[in-house]
Amino acid sequence: MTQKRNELPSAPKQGETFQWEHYFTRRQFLKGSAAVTATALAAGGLKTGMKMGKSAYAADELNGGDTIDISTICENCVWRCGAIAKVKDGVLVKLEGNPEHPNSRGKLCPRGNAGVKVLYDPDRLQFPMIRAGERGSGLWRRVSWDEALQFTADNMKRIKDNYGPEAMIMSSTHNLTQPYFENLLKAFGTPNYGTQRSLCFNAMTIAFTYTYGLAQPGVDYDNCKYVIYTGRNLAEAISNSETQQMMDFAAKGGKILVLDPRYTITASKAIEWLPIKPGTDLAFFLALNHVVVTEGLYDKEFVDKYCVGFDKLEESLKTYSPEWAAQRCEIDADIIRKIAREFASQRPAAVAHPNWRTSNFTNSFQTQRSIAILNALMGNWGASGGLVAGGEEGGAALGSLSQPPYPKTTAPRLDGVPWKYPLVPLKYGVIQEIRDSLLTGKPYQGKGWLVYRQNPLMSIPERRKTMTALKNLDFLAVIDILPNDTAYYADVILPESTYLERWDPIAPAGNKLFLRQPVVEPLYETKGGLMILKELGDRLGLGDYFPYKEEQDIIKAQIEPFQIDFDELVDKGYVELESEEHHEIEFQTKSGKIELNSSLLESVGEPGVPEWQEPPAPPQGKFYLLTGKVAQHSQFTTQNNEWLMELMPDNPVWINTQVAKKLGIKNGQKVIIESSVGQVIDEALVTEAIRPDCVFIAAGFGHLSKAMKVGYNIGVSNSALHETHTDSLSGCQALTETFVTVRPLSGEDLAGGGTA
Ligand SMILES: Nc1nc2c(c(=O)[nH]1)N[C@H]1C(S)=C(S)[C@@H](COP(=O)(O)OP(=O)(O)OC[C@H]3O[C@@H](n4cnc5c(=O)[nH]c(N)nc54)[C@H](O)[C@@H]3O)O[C@H]1N2
Ligand SMILES: Nc1nc2c(c(=O)[nH]1)N[C@H]1C(S)=C(S)[C@@H](COP(=O)(O)OP(=O)(O)OC[C@H]3O[C@@H](n4cnc5c(=O)[nH]c(N)nc54)[C@H](O)[C@@H]3O)O[C@H]1N2
Ligand code: SF4
Ligand SMILES: [Mo]
Repeated sequence: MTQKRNELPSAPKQGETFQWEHYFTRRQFLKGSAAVTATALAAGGLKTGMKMGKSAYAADELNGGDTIDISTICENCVWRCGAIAKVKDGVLVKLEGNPEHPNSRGKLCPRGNAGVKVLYDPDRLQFPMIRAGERGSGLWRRVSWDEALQFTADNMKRIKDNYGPEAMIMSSTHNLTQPYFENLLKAFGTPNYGTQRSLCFNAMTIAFTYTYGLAQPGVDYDNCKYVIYTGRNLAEAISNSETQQMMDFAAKGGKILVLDPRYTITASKAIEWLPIKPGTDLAFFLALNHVVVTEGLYDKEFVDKYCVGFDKLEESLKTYSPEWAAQRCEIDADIIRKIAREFASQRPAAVAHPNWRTSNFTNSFQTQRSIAILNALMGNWGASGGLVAGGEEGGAALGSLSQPPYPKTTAPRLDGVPWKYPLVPLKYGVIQEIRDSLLTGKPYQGKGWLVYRQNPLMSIPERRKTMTALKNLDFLAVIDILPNDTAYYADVILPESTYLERWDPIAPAGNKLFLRQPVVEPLYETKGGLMILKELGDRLGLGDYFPYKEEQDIIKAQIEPFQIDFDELVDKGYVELESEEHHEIEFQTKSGKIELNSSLLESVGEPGVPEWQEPPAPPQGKFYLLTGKVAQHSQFTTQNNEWLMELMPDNPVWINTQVAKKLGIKNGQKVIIESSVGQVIDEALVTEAIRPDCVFIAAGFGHLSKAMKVGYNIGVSNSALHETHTDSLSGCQALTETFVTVRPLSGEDLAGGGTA
C-alpha cells in the first residue's frame, strides 16, 4: 500500500522497525492538521468550568460558512448520540448534536464535541504493526495489513491446533460492531468471551432481570415527581439525554434524593443529599421497604395483580426497621421514615433509579434487588412518571445476512460462567476471572487474547496482576484507534478507523434507525472494524460467517425488511419507522410476574428475598477508596485528547478537610496512597465534599502507554490501587471494598518512590 499524503515525514516506512514514542511529534502535526475551534467544545450542553487555552488556534475557521453537514453517530462513550459533522474541504471542523436523535436531543456533551480531536489526534494508530522487541519495550515494526492479519490468523490457528479454540480469549466493550466480533469468536469456537459488564453494571442488570425480566428500565421523567439516585451521578457520568432530562426535572422542582458518600454535581441538583456510609445502601432500602410495607403505603392492587412473593417479603422485612438501618447507614431513623412516606405519597410517579455502575460492594446485587422491589411496591411499572422499558430492550427486528450455524463448544469458560456464576448471562461474563485464570492456569491455561475496543490493563482492578497475566500470554492482539495501555504490551496492533471515518451497523434509537457513516476519508492506513473482522475471518477459514464484501452490504441487509431507500438513509442519516403498538404488561421472569421473592435465586440455594449482608469497613487509619466518572473524560481513553485534558488535566485525590488537617495534608500537597496491592503518588484536593472516612480518585488517568504522549504518566491510576473483589451472584466487581492509607509524601518516599 502506498503512503497516504497525510502521513508525517517522520513516520516509519513499511517494514521499518521503530521506537514508538520517538515518532510523530506534536508540533509538526499541528502545523499541517485540520483547523479546529475551541468554540466547538464550548457548545456542549453542560457547563464544566472550562478554560480557553491553546486549542483556540484557528478559531475563526468556521466563519467562511461553506461547510457541509453530515449526519453520523458519536462514539466517545457508549451512549451513541446522533451527531452532525460540519465538514469543510474534506476537513472536519465541528461536531454538533443532532436534534432528531433521542440520545442527543440536539446537544453533544464535552466529550462528544471533542470528537474532532479523536480524528486529528497525532498519536492515534496509523498503520498495522508487529512487536519487534520485548513486550512493552516500545519497539515495533510497521507492516502491511496483509502481514498483520496473516500474523494474527496464524497465531490464532496455532493456538487452536495446539490447545483447542478455548485457549483463545476474545474480549470487547460494547460497540455497534460487537455482534460481528461475537460472530468471529463463536465461529472460531471459543466460549471465552469477556465484556466490560462485570466491571460496570452486572449488579443492576442482573437484579432487574431476575425481578422484572428486564435488564435496564428507564424513567418517565416528564411525569415523574420523585427520583432516588444511589451512587448515580448523571450530571458527571453523562448519559446525554437522561442527563438533560434530569437537569430539566431538577429545574422544574422535581424532588431528587442522592445517596453518595461524595457531594457530586448531581447531589448539587438534589433537594436532599445523604452522604451514606459506603456499602450500606442495602440497609437504607431494606428500611424504606420496611416502612412502605408495615405502614401499608404500597400499591396493593398492583402487587396483587403483577407480583409474586409478597408474603415472604413482608416476613423478611420485619427486622429491618429504620432504627436498625440507622445504626448501619448512619442516616437518622426519622429521616429514613420521612423519606419512605414522602416517596410513597408520590407513587406511582416515584422512582428508585436503577443506577448504572453499581460495582461498589459485593452486596450491590442485593441492594439492586431491594431497589427493584421498592419500585414494584410503588406500582410504578409502565405508569405515568414511573419506570418504562428502555436501555437495551426492544427495538425493531433488523435484517441480517445468512450464514452457517456455529460449531458447538464444550469447554468450560475461564470466567466461571455458569459453573461458578450460574446467574450471570453468557453475554455479560466475569472478565476479571479471565484475568485471574491466566495466573492460576485453572480450569485450564488461556494462551491468546484478542482485545477489541477495550483497555483491560487499565479497567480491571489490580493493574499489576493484569500486567503479569498479559505477559503470561503466548499471543496478544489489539484492535483499537489509540495506542492504549493494553496495545502497548501487545504483539500485533490492528488500527481501526475512528467512528468519524467508517461505516458501522445500524444503531436503532427509539423508533428511528440511525446510520454511522464516514464524515471524512479515512486518514492513514486504518480500516473499519467490520472489514478487519471479515479479513481476519477469511484468513482463519471462516469466510462463510462474514458473507459481505463491504460494510454497506450489512447495512443494506439490516434495513431490507423495512423497504428503506439506502441513499435516503445516507442522505438524512436516519429513517423513522412507524411507532410500535403498545403491548400489555408482560414480565419475562420464570413466573411471568415481578418476582419480589425470586424462585431463581432460591433454586441456586440463595434467599429469595434480599437479606442484609454486612459490608467490610476500613480498619482504623484507612479509608474507603471511591472511584467514578468526570464529565470531561470517558473511561480510560480520552486522556490523550488535548481539548479534554485542558478541561481536566489530572485527577487529584479528594480528602475531607478535617481529616487532611489531622494528617497534616494541605491542598495541592503531594500524598502517598497505598492499598494492599499498590501505591500511587497524587496531589491532595482538600474538600468538604466527601465523607471523612472516604477518599476519591476519578477514573481514567495514570496511563502506562508511552505512545499516548499527552496522557502518559499524567495523574494516577486507581486500578493500580484497587483490589479484586467479586460478588458471587452477579459477578460484579466491588470497587469500594478497597481500603487505603493516605499520608504526606516525604523525602524518604521520593528516594524509593514511583507508582505501581
Ligand atoms: N478504577 C475504575 N475502574 C473502572 C471504572 C471506574 O470508574 N474506576 N469503571 C468501570 C466501567 S463502568 C467500565 S464500563 C469499564 C470500561 O472499561 P474498558 O471498556 O476497558 O475501558 P475504555 O476506556 O472504555 O476502553 C475503550 C477502548 O476503546 C478504544 N476505542 C474508542 N473508540 C474506538 C473505536 O471506535 N474502535 C476501536 N477499535 N477502539 C476504540 C479506546 O481507545 C480504549 O482503548 O471500566 C470499569 N473500570
Ligand atoms: N463523562 C462521562 N460519562 C460517562 C462515562 C464516562 O467515562 N465519562 N462512563 C459511562 C459508563 S460506562 C457508566 S457505567 C456510567 C457510570 O455512571 P454512574 O454509576 O452514575 O457513575 P460513577 O461515576 O461510575 O459512580 C458513581 C458514584 O458512586 C459513588 N459510590 C461509591 N461507592 C458507593 C456506595 O457504596 N454507595 C453509594 N450510594 N455511592 C457510592 C461514587 O462516589 C461516585 O460518585 O457513566 C457513563 N457516562
Ligand atoms: S454522551 Fe457525550 S460522548 Fe457519549 S455519545 Fe453522547 S455526546 Fe458522545
Ligand atoms: Mo460502565
